[in-house]
Amino acid sequence: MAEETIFSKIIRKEIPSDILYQDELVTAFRDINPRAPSHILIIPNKLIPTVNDVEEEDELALGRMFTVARKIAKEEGIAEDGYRLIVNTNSYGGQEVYHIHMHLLGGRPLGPLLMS
Ligand code: DGP
Repeated sequence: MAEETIFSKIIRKEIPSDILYQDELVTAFRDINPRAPSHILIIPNKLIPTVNDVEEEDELALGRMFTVARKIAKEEGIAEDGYRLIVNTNSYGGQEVYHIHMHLLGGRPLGPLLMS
């Protein structure tokens, strides 16, 4: 059984966060340390630590993350200019919180994918 992270508390609303969307499968909230004018995290409500732990039964929630990304990008007014979706995995991928999350970044030109 994987260890819960701070994101489980955000899903259960046990700690404050700026939640933009929540349903039975996913939750979306603003990143506490925004790297762009719009920086939102979209996560499955089920604790899946990394992409390496994804199973076929998770496909509905993982697909929902994309439809929620589309919806939020439109609401944020960044859909036309464009945005970036990122899922970091393990240490080389820069993952800090071990509960899968999709970063939705936009609102400015983001430049090349890899800065370093
Ligand atoms: P990553 O490096 O991909 O694991 O990104 C983790 C992100 O999670 C990072 O951009 C900051 C964000 N984050 C960490 N703790 C909190 C929190 O308590 N609340 C919110 N809203 N975001 C958090």
